[in-house]
Order: sequence, then structure tokens, then C-alpha cells
Amino acid sequence: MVEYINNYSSKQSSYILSLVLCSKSPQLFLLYLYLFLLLKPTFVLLFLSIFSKNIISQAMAAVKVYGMPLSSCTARVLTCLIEKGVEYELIPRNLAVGEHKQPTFLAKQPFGQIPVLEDGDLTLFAIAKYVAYKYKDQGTDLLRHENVKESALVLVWTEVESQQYNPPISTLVYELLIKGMYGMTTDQAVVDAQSEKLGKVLDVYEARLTENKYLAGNSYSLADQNHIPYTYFLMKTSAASLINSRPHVKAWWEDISSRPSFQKVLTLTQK
Ligand SMILES: N[C@@H](CCC(=O)N[C@@H](CS)C(=O)NCC(=O)O)C(=O)O
Repeated sequence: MVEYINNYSSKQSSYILSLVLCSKSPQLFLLYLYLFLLLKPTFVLLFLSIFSKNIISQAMAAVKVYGMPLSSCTARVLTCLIEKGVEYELIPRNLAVGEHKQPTFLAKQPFGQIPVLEDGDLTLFAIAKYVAYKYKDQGTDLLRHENVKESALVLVWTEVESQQYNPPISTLVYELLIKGMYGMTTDQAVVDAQSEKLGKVLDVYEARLTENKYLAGNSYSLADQNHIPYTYFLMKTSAASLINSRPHVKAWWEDISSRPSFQKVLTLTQK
């Protein structure tokens, strides 16, 4: 590094010298020379700060997310990245125009679904757990990784979201919100069946949240976070009553949805 700086400085000297010689003015030459010698340490410091900033920003910008903030699956990943304080670059892929079914996208995600995350040479879908694990020592501890019991409960309730909560809630959001956006008719029989199913799941949540502030215990975790995007959309429909009629679930929802990470994601959906 020292050698590099010396080289850099001597390169700078000859550059300035040649500039000055071109100016054909001895007074200017002396002034430039005096200023350069005086400011040499400043040049070196300036150079070092630009150089190191570039390296850091290149490393931090390495995470790329392909998706759209309005999709709940992308919102989930963005919430996680923001909660962990990870820099990311969002590369829009619009579901409405089928960008997720293009060959270049299918090469990244063979099932043609968003989001996809690229971290260096690693391409992933099903991303939030990876982000929470890779950055476990920064931002919010979403995995409770220092406590075996708590981390086991995070896994249990993350699984509950995926297996019990997500199927009925995603169907309800589709029936009550998405279909209307595309001029399709809601199937009331499906809504009734899925509302009953989600209600039973939420009864379990109500009991759990009566005993604990959050699903995996008394700390906010990935298990809670994974519920946010779909619940946000459900709250825009008549099925919001499923949440609002259960006081502990309602308080939990108000708490987790008001976190700055998700609020930031909501601002991205408005762009
Ligand atoms: N668990 C998957 C789910 C991905 C997923 O279902 N993505 C939806 C958007 S929320 C999608 O791309 N749907 C379009 C399609 O399946 O054609 C993940 O998080 O990567």
C-alpha cells in the first residue's frame, strides 16, 4: 500500500509538473509546486478515503434482489434485508407483464417466481432465512441464534407460517383482493372455507400470543416477520375481521406491522 501511495504521489507530481510546464509560467509553476507539497498528505488522505469507500460500497452493493415490492414475497425479503441493515439493489421484475417467465429470469428461478436474490455467485430463492443467518451478527437478531431453545421456536413458528398460515391467507388475498384488480369474480365458497381454516389457525395464535409477546417468545423474530406482507394485504379486505376480532393477535399485528423496516418497504410500493 505504501509503495502504491508513493507511486501514486510521484505520478501526481509528474502530472502536475507537466501541467505546469505546459502553462509556461514560472510563477504559476512555483505556486502549484508549493500548493502540491503543502497539500500532499491531504491528497493521500483524500485518495485513501475515496479508494476505501469504493471497496466498501462495491462489497455492500453485492446483494441484488429481483422482484417487485408490491408482491408479498418480495416485500418479505426486503423487510428482512432492511431489518438486518443489509445494502441491496432492487432490480424490478414485473409480474403483471410476465417478466418472471422470460428465459433470462427462468435461468435464475426455474419455477418462474419472484423474488430472486443474487449474492456474489450465489443465486437463491426462499431467501429470508439465508439473510437472517448470513447477517446473524448485525441488525435485529431474527434467529435468536445465541439461545438454542429460542432458535428452535423460531424455526417451529416459521414453519407454522409456511404450512398453516400461508396457504389460507394467500388464497384469501387472491380471492378478495387480487382477483378484483384483474376484473375476476371472487369465489365466495373458497372465501368461506379458507376463512374458517385461517380462523382455526388464528385461534392457536391467540392462545400463543396471550402467553408470549411474539410467536417464538418475548423477542421479535423471523417467525413474526414472515407473517407481515400477506397479513398487510388481508387487512385491506373484509377478512381483516379475522385479525381484529382476536385481541392478542390484533395487538401483535399492530406491533409487527409498525416496525420501521416494513414501513420503509411500504414507501417503496408507492414509487
Ligand atoms: N416461497 C417462494 C414463493 C415465491 C412466490 O410464490 N412468488 C410469487 C409472488 S408472491 C410469484 O412469483 N408468483 C407468480 C407465479 O407463481 O407465476 C419464495 O419466497 O421465493
